[in-house]
Amino acid sequence: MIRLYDYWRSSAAYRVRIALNLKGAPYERVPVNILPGADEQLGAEYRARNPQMRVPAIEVDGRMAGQSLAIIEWMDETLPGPALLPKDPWQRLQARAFANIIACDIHPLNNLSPLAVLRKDFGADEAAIGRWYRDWIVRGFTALEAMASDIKSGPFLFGDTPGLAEIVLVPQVANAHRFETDLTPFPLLVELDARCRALEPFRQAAPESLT
Ligand SMILES: N[C@@H](CCC(=O)N[C@@H](CS)C(=O)NCC(=O)O)C(=O)O
Repeated sequence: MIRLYDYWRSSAAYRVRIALNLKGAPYERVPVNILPGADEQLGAEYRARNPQMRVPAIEVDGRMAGQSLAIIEWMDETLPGPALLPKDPWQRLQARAFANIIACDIHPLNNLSPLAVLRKDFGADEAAIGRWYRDWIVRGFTALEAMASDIKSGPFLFGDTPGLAEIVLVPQVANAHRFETDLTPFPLLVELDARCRALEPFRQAAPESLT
């Protein structure tokens, strides 16, 4: 049994929940409240489990690991169920590149702790935070829309089933909506998001299904 250290609105944890559901793997959620003020991820108990003090993390047979993309790749290598990466090596590269634009180039800049630094050390007000947040999404999504237009080969990015690219896209689109980002320039991303969210594994993993 996989134990998932999770926060309902964490988009990185949302990725792992989708992947677990797509694989049909049973798991137990251990909520970690990362809301400023609660800050359970910074407590000694959680730090002992995950020294990076972030969610998600998984515990399997007494071993702990963090980092959503590493967890998802491990799941793909070890769990039965549909493959989350395409078979073709070039398409695997494309799927990882798509996911990395979000996981490496958008999400880290919009995470709780960098936003807290902007507020505290650089005097950013909520209007400035919103502009910052949306700007990194628009830059990343502009690249992703072009990639999707080049790659898309069926209802999903790589054919008939969703995989790593969609697993990472859907939570980022949710963040974009939360910060009222105009997504009209990104019709392919919006279409992919809607198609995925209609599927049960995505629906069950969604923050609104957990509250
Ligand atoms: N690259 C990491 C990002 C993990 C991450 O930053 N998680 C956020 C929630 S989405 C977090 O725990 N933030 C707490 C904090 O910044 O203190 C992953 O993909 O797992």
